[in-house]
Amino acid sequence: LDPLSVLRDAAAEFPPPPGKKFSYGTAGFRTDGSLLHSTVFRTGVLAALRSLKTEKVIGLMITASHNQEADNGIKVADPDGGMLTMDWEEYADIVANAGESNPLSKALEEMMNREDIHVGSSSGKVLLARDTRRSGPSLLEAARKGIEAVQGVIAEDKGILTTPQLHWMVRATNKGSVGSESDYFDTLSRAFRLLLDLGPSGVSEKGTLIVDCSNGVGAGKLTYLQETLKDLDMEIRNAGRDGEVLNYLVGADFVQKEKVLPQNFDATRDLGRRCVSIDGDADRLVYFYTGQSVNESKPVLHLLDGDKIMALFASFIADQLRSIVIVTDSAVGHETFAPLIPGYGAVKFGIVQTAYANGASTRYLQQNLGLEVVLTPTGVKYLHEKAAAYDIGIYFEANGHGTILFKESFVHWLKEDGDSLPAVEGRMAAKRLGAVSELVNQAVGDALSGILMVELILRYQGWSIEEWDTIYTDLPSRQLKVKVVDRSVITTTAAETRVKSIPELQEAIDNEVAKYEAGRAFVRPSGTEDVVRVYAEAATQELADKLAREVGLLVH
Ligand code: NG1
Ligand code: ZN
Repeated sequence: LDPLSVLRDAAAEFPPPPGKKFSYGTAGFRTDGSLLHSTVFRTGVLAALRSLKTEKVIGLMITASHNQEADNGIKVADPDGGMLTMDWEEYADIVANAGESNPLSKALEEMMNREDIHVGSSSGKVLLARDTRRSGPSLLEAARKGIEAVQGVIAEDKGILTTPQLHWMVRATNKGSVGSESDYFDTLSRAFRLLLDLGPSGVSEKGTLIVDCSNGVGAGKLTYLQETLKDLDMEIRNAGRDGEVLNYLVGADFVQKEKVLPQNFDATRDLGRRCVSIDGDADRLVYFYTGQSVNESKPVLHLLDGDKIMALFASFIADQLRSIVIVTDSAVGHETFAPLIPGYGAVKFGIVQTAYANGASTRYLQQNLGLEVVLTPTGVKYLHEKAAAYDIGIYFEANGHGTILFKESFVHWLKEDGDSLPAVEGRMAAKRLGAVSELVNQAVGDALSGILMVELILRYQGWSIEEWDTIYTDLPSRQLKVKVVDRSVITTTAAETRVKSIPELQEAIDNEVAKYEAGRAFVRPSGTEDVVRVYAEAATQELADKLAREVGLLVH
């Protein structure tokens, strides 16, 4: 049978919605769930071809993360568990949009020729999973049909998972492990317990952690984790068990962007309690608490966003490295943290942020911890790539997506040579870092492992959430969205901090920013919504609001 005619016949069941153009953005394909069947089928085909090309297992996740319940989406996970390689994003667009002028079978044939893929001559596998959305099951079926329309490739349905679980499984499977869900939980639990054992004795957690699960997939998974661990006291809220709507007035994206409490949290009743919000597919987390503020009578929300989570992680990792290595002051006059391991060499430890990182966090990381900080454009693929260049690289977006990456050669050193370090503190620290590399998802940001990591560090430090919050004070900031006719007329440079395409606009922004104490502002076209985003920081909230407003007017 001719593979292309098989594909053509299978595709006939999923005609594309007329007049709709799809684009594989930083979050894959995303739109109203009812419009996605053709795109999901075709992405199934693409993933199957990617599996044949790489001769590895590929992942397909059906989710629209923090978007409204009616939306859905699909994302491809590459063999290392990371995002689909950027040079295939173009194929994704071509395949999703193929139609009358460029028929699907012709588009696929061209692509297979270009990539030298021969259907039928080898085998492949794609792992499939979905979140809890209503449109999930039928989209999963469409994806399965797409995968299996490619001769020799099988689809393995992993059921309902968090996005990071699926990415983790793809990575683990390709590294030769079982890569099952229970394997995932075992790995996290084992590492968590080991880190508890290696920590200071006599510390316990400061009260129950309250988790806002965004009425999504994370609720069930966290409940399972809690039962397995027994060592983590959590109260699960917004589990979506009584028909509450996914992501509606709940979840990490809502709390971080709106800076208000999610549903079923009460400023007075929950006063001072340690809370965390995750998003609909559990790949983001932000902590928060309510506390009395000095000049206001009612309690206010204190947000500990991705930046502050990263700062906590960074200081913990730096502490461990300090116990293992010789720290040299490399540059005269700078307090640069330059760890060196005899026999391994300089340990490259770096931090990756985007322009949305609060300026106070960048200053803390650079000046208080002496760390190297680099900025990349928005989008996990850019952050991940930069962080992967270090022996230990931490990346986080302010919205709560991030992780800690360890270079394999460094993990190997920790496990093989860490035990021969002269001091007991050094040996302990090497063990701790090895365990962190297991606890923290090496594929993508993961709210579950993120929570475990935060909870551990707080216990190590003996800190309450308020004490953690004081490591630095956020500069007041404001984010706005501006609707424009065509957002693509704005292009940016310098990690999206400066407008390139319209010099007069950048000049006007510069002039405005110069009027504000501690002012900083930038604009960029969103990659996921039809808007231009405005970000501003200034010395007070009123001034940050004003700066954002004024810059927003310049964009109109
Ligand atoms: P856009 O819409 O390009 O700003 C948003 C988030 C990103 C990332 C993507 C999803 C902000 C300001 N932007 O991108 O950080 O999470 O969605 O991949 O939060
Ligand atoms: Zn998400």
